Amino acid sequence: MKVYFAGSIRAGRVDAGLYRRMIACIRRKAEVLTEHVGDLSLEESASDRQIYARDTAWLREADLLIAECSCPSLGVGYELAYAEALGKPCHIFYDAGKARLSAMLNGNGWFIVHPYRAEEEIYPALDEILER
Ligand code: 6K6
Repeated sequence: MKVYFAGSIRAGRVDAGLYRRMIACIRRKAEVLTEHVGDLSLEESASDRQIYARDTAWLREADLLIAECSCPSLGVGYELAYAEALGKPCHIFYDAGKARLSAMLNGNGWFIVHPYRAEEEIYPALDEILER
């Protein structure tokens, strides 16, 4: 199974360590197409046009999208809408103690939303998603 993991990049890297741990968990059961999202020292290495072309190709290739949305990101919101248009299953995680998810995501029945209060809740939920 191929997973597109989405998390904030230019909107802020405050949760980059969390993305890295989530990606490590997903990798035990699936291929992650976007491991760089969890790279703590991520640097710009391509033009924005190249990034867009590569990321949308990966979205078309992915079997499902998993997004961490506690740090709101335009890019992640775009990716979620793109994946929805392709009919790909989309799982959204966010820290309900720190963030309020946009109504445009929370109100969309296509998205499977996983609010959590402690990071430890994320990993069994990921295992369950990947074992389905
Ligand atoms: C490194 C530092 C700043 O920019 C970069 C390189 N940029 C990107 N590289 C790869 N994927 C990207 C990049 N910028 C955005 N994305 C995609 O959009 C990722 O798949 C993320 O899930 C999402 C983040 O969007 P923003 O709006 O937070 O950047």
